[in-house]
Amino acid sequence: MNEMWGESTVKLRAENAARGQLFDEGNYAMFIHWGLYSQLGNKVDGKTYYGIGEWIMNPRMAGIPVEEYKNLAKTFNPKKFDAKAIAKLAKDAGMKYIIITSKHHEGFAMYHSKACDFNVVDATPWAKDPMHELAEACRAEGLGFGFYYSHNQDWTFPGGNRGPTTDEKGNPATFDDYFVKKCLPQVEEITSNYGPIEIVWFDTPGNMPKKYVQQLVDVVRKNQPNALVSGRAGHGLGDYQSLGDMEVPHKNVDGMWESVDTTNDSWAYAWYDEYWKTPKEILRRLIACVGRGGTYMLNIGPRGDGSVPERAARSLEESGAWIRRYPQVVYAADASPWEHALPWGDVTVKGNRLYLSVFEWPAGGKLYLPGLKTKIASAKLLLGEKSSAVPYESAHGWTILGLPPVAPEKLVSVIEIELAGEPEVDPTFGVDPDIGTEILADFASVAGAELSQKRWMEKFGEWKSVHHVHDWTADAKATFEVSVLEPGDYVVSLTYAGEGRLVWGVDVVGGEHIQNQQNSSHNYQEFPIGWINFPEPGTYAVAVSFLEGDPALASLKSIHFAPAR
Ligand code: JFZ
Repeated sequence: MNEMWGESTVKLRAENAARGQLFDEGNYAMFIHWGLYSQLGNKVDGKTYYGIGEWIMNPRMAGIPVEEYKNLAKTFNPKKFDAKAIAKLAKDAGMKYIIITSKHHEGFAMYHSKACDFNVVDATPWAKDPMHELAEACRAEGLGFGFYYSHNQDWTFPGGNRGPTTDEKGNPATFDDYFVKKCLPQVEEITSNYGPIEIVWFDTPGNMPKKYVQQLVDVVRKNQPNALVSGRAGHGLGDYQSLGDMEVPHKNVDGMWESVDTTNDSWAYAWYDEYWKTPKEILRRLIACVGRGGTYMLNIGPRGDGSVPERAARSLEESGAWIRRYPQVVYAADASPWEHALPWGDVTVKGNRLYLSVFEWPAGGKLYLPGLKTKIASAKLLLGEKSSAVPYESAHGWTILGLPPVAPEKLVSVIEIELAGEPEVDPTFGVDPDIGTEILADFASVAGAELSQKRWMEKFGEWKSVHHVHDWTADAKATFEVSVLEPGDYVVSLTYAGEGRLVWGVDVVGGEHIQNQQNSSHNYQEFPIGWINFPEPGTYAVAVSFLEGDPALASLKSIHFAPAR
């Protein structure tokens, strides 16, 4: 599947005021995967296939022949589809626009297409175009609207990538045939017939030649001068970068970008998938995206009958209710000057105001903020529109905020810090004196080993990734710089994968050395190494080395520090 993604990163452009305002300031959008595959919900002839449901046709899933798949249109009758309810759900969730699949890789147009009769009006008993209703419902709610369009892959149209290689008469079909007969006219249609749209979200360009992508982008520019084109158009012709992996980045990313994610583990409806992101998890991911400088687009997969899974809706509504109480944390907010999450939560910024979103409320009544250099004008604990002053002091470059013992909010509590000037921060990781601190390998400086990103599929199409230190040589070190406020003993553990028993060493450079043998497995697991001492407040380098075991398989993901008490 890797080769199908194609080149998708774009040059990072400065934002254009006329375009992409909802993207840039809204920071939160709804993605919808809905098509013929939704009817199957990952079950074919009584057998369940695990993975992303919109790929059910693929030989690595159910492997459904084209003609058989096309028959699904004859039973597509989504009587429970309610455009107004979906637009309201997005609005209540705090999202600013909706992007829905107009045609996914299956090739079925979910709108009325004149270019190809394999569409929701001409090929189904329902015979309705849901996109007019949805576009209208979005407008009525003050939301933006846009389309996903699979421009390269088309699995049912002759000549489409991964599609049939001959036409109905058995003559060979080329990509050009598909492009001219279906793709280009359909992109004309989706950009002409549904009013102003916010984004055209092209996907998986694969090896599609640039001349084709250019023509599609030209059509979007002509018909929708204010729409953005997704980075996955290919050849750097999009307006912003889409990150992959259903994950949020760990470090700040410059320029315009978005992270796409889904409410459970599949984009399209999967009957078995009840692993929903909780309201708190949704907020954690959304705020992390905004905190890293990007936009978050979160997907729902309606069922074949058009209804939205109730638990997805519930999580969206509950997290949305929180966003309504704290809109300043999300909308038009900028990236954290710490450039990464903090042990208790994350930070977003508006001018000289910092918003500290506290996900793990500290039991000790103190919140520790490392490295803030700008003078504080005021600090407040927010409770909706009300607030109470928060006492604060500073020591050794840390700011210590005094908090009540119980979090005022059930999901996430917010502290607003007004600064005397523009935020300036030393982003060095602090070892939190109260709660555990995990530092990912992404942040290590590495010598004698490799630091790289590894990606794999968990279930089919469910991508996971890790930045890891691997290919350890004898003197290799992964060194983490940390700032310590409270001297004393800390329990150090490492999260790693490997095979058999492994010996790792941890050194406070210029101080203590510890080493220990622990087990390992091919799954990343946290193993304690031992206690280590930081004798006084200040900055330390902590070096991890790999001492015994198979260095080809040893893969370090992170280091943890927890106060030993
Ligand atoms: C693509 C599609 O194949 C999939 O069905 C879904 O629509 C998803 C949103 O997009 O899958 C991708 C494409 C690119 C990456 C990951 C999954 N990527 O670049 O990491």
